[in-house]
Amino acid sequence: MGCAPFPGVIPAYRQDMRDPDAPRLPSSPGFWRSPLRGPWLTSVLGLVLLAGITVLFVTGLVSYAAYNPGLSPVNDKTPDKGILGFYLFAWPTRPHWLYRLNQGVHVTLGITLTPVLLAKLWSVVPRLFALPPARSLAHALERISLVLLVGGGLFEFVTGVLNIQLDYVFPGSFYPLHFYGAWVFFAAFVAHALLKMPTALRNLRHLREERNDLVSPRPAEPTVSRRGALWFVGGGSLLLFVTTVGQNFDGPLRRTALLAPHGGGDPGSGPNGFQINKTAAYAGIDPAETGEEAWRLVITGPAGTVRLSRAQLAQLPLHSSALPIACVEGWSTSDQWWRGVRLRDLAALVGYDAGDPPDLFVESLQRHGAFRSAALRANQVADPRSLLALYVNGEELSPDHGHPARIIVPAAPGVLNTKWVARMTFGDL
Ligand SMILES: Nc1nc2c(c(=O)[nH]1)N[C@H]1C(S)=C(S)[C@@H](COP(=O)(O)O)O[C@H]1N2
Ligand SMILES: [Mo]
Repeated sequence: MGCAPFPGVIPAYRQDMRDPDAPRLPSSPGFWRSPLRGPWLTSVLGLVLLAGITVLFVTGLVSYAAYNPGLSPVNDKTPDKGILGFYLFAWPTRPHWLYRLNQGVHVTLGITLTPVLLAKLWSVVPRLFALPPARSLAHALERISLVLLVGGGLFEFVTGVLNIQLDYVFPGSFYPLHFYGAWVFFAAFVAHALLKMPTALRNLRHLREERNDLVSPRPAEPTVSRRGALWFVGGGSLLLFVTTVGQNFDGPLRRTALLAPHGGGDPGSGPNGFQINKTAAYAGIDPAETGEEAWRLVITGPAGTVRLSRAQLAQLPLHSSALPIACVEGWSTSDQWWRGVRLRDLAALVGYDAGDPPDLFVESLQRHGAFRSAALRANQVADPRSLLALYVNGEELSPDHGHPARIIVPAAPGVLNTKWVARMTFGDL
């Protein structure tokens, strides 16, 4: 029992068996017996979440903008973002690590904060059961906002983690769910923070804490100090952090990311030996369709349609750029050296000025699955580092990295870097 992290959970139950008068319903304050609960613990955890969740919200909105969801219905199946999309902007191409950093922070921080969120909920759980449900209109409104706050918070953390771990269990619908959920949650969060911030700051300044409804009227014997409990929560966060953060780096560090999903398995070594999301086999790419005889890239624009074999593509001016793959799931690679044809040069083949290309719609050979196609905005097509890559790190692209040809664009989310490209259509979307 000595190591029970949250006294009052198990010990209180045991004491209740000896104490026939012990309250049996969670709605009575005496039911909750941990001596750790109180304004101080709740305030510390609340202030950590205030900072952390604000960063999660901002990086989340930025991450959504990075999809260029305005290129609807291609990149984003959400029919109408309405007023919630007010902030959306054309995603830039520099610095080239922008999405990698933003998404790394979003996912790593979200995972790291999970123990803090759970501890915070634990610290206020008596309140969630308090009766009567509403003492006044103001109290009723506050409790309704708490439903949105607690429900919204759990919803965002659960959908985020499931999306990473279970490989898009919500086909095509994760983005709208997580996006709308974020707005509901954050609205309740802002209201809650404004309401509670003065109290939280006051609680932290006073050494002797005020008694409030969080303090148990019949506390059990403590088995750990309040500071000990904070260390326990912080230790949990630290453990999650060190087993997650490695997924943002190559080499031995990636192997420390025990909790991170491992995508297409071991990418092996050599020039193509970096993280793979979906393998060619998984995506159902038939090797018979990718050979030199069979594969033709179909490029369409106002001047008509051009068909090029891979050998013909390799005859066009080739350029190199060092760019990472950065996935929405939070993993990323360091910069890889890609070599291929500039997207804007391909636009020029079908009737555009290479200095002023339009948007681009890319389709892959893949017939099933979520990421068969993606749209890029004109500013991404115009960047001289944006390529239809044929080679990586001095070698032919491997089948798993998108052979015969794949898209690579600076600062773009991994999912826009379509592999096994079959068709490119230039024109404003
Ligand atoms: N055709 C196709 N292209 C795709 C995908 C896919 O499933 N099918 N996955 C995308 C995603 S989500 C990412 S993160 C990158 C991963 O590229 P890599 O496997 O070469 O690292 O490819 C993108 N291109
Ligand atoms: Mo991805």
